[in-house]
Amino acid sequence: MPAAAADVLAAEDPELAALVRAEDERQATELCLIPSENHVSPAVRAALGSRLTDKYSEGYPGKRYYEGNEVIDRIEALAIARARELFGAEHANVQPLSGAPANLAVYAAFLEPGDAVMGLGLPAGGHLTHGWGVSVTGRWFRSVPYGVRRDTGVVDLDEVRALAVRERPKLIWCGGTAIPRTIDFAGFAEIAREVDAVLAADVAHLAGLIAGGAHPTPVGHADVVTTTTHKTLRGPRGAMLLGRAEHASALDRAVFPGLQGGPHDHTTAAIAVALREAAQPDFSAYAHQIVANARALGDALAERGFELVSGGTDNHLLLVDLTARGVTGGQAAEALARAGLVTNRNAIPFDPRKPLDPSGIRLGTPAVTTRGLREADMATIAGWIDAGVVAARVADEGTLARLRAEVAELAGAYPLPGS
Ligand code: DSN
Repeated sequence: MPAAAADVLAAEDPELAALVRAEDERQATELCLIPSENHVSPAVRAALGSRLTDKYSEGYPGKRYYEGNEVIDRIEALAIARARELFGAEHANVQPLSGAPANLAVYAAFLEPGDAVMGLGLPAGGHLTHGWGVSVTGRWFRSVPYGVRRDTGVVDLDEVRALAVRERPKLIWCGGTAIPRTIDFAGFAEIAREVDAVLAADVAHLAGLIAGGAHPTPVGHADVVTTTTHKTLRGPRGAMLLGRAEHASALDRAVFPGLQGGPHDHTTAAIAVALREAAQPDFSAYAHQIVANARALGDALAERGFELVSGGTDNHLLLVDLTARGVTGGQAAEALARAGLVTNRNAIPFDPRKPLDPSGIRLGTPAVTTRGLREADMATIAGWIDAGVVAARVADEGTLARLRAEVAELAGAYPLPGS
């Protein structure tokens, strides 16, 4: 955190300040390979730490239930305008508190309980809120999950179409959390039109790539687009809905008063900052570098014999099937974390193992690309992952400690933004 803020916190609450310093140190000395995490700019953190957190502003700009919102109105309007401009959307709502609430708003806007929803199954790379059984979206709606092909690891739109024609869902989701390949938004839109369903694209993982022109956009194809703002988009933890003008009031009413009370105005301001950053030419270079790094990491892992779901990546993430390496996703992720490489355990399609200790790990390059790492560094990281996975299998803590020192040295050469 900025030195002045750290001093204030240390004077007021040394115990908490020490914990924040410890997290700063952890992030600085480790490398984050979790595809849904990133390191935000000092300007985004400054907006998050502003007095805007003090304000209540239920409602929308010009229509609030509290006085004193003249400035907040301008901030939210600015965030909305920047979101619409960046993504070419007719309507934007910047109030959803995070990704799951944003997705719930889509149900609230378009569905009644019991209606059918189709989404990519969680083990195939979808998201809990796309109708998976442990989420209320799978309990309160009739969920008809689609999957990926066993032979390719990729969604087959002919299978999706056949399921949609048979089940007549009211809502179809595309997008998810562990999809390494380009999403065919136009193909999904054609299916949704055919069965008269609402098409929702959840691009939480892809928003930054889309903004930077490194992945096709769903705008113009999907009826509504949902995204978090803290992944590749590199903003604060929050979310947005983008939609056609015809759906504007249904989406707005779904967020407030349908699901939420007061928006988090400090987050709205930080989203506005991130959206401005994402509109700059260097962000496009960043988005393309994320993909180049992910490809380089995938190639280097494949050369070392790792099995990648779908054979590689078109975007920022890789899904690694560790079955043939004799370790579980949990064992590998824990060992790699001890080596300073922070990943997450992840199910692979048709995973025979349980979600808490699945067969794979998920890797991503948004955070390391923010720090400035390039393709050559990805080859180094692949070597460390290889050695770390072997060490996990034979419980070789000495190797993990050696790797940790090497990782810390590289991390030290690429400081976190603002440090
Ligand atoms: N946070 C999402 C991710 O890590 O992809 C899952 O909800």
